[in-house]
Amino acid sequence: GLLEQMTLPLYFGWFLLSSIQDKIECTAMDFLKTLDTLEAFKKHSSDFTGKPEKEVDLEQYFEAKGVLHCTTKFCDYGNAEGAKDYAQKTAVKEFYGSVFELSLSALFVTPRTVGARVSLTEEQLVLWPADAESVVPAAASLPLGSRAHVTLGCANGVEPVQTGLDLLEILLLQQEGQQGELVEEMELGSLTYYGEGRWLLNLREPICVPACFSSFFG
Ligand code: ACK
Repeated sequence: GLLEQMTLPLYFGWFLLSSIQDKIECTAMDFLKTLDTLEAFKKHSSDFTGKPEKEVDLEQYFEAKGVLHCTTKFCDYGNAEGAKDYAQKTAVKEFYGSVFELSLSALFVTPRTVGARVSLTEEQLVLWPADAESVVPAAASLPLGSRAHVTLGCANGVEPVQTGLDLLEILLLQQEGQQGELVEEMELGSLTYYGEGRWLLNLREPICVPACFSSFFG
């Protein structure tokens, strides 16, 4: 019935505790500020502007998309495939409301999105849906949890679902053996360019953030 359908959320995920949100947003902003001043980035700024020689202000380019979180299962209020099964999983019920430590291991930027890669532990992977990667057929060969991320911002007109897809795209390039172009050792870590506006900063020290496993109804 209708009531039953309405009890399923828009999505389940880990929600960064509010005290840490500002800090992560600042880290992301600092990264964008530094990135767009690098000569190596300016050389490829047409990936973002479509025009050669035109500079881009990445801080303005992306807009924030609400509460920082790492989606586990997008349920679309029950309309998404497997939503009900996921909500009924023992682990989902058991850990609902629990606080976890998420490890942010990389920051990435594309002309569409900016996000943080989340490296999930074995314990956290029990909350990860088996088909999260394989909905992108090429990504079915990637390890479970590869798509895990926190969306930090989206370009004008881009939906946040794109962030995880952009991450999978970069990880697939890596898996295919594309090393990318190691551009610079930054304070936070090493910066690699994968072409077509795709940048990845592997963090020297992962950022650990407390996050509550819960759901969002909107
Ligand atoms: O940034 P995200 O992970 O990408 O968080 C938002 C959240 O659900 C609310 O929109 C994610 N999302 C949207 N559509 C999908 C989808 N089809 N598959 C997986 N995640 C999705 C979006």
